[in-house]
Amino acid sequence: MNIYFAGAIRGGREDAPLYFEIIELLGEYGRVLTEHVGNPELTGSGEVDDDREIHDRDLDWLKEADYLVAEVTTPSLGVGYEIGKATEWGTPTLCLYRRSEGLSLSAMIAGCASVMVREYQDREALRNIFADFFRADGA
Ligand code: 6K6
Repeated sequence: MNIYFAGAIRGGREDAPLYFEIIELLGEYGRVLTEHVGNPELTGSGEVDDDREIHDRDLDWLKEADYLVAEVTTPSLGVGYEIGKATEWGTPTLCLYRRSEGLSLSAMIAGCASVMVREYQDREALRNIFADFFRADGA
């Protein structure tokens, strides 16, 4: 089972260590195609990869994925775009969100009937959310 994990890169890297933890937990359910998103050394600005290559490669991975799991607390155009594509293609999508001061989730995600949006604060909550999400889909 292939899982595409989406998290902010140029949107901001403050949550990169958290993405790393989420990727580790997701590894219990399948192969995470995008482990690099949790690499705290990746900033998305100094890297040599061509933007067209990043876009095309990531969309190929997203097409191969059985699930999309997105951490949406840090707003990111790229993550929003990936969620839009996944919902268009019928890929089951989970959006993880931490309530935090000064940030609120876009209505286009919070109000999207075809994604599961779940708030969490800690690792234990993530474990329960993953169990529900993957069980709901019969995984
Ligand atoms: C070079 C080497 C490794 O990574 C890079 C450069 N950047 C990206 N690499 C891979 N995926 C990316 C990169 N930039 C954006 N993405 C995709 O968009 C990821 O799948 C993220 O989920 C999402 C982040 O979008 P922004 O708008 O926050 O950058």
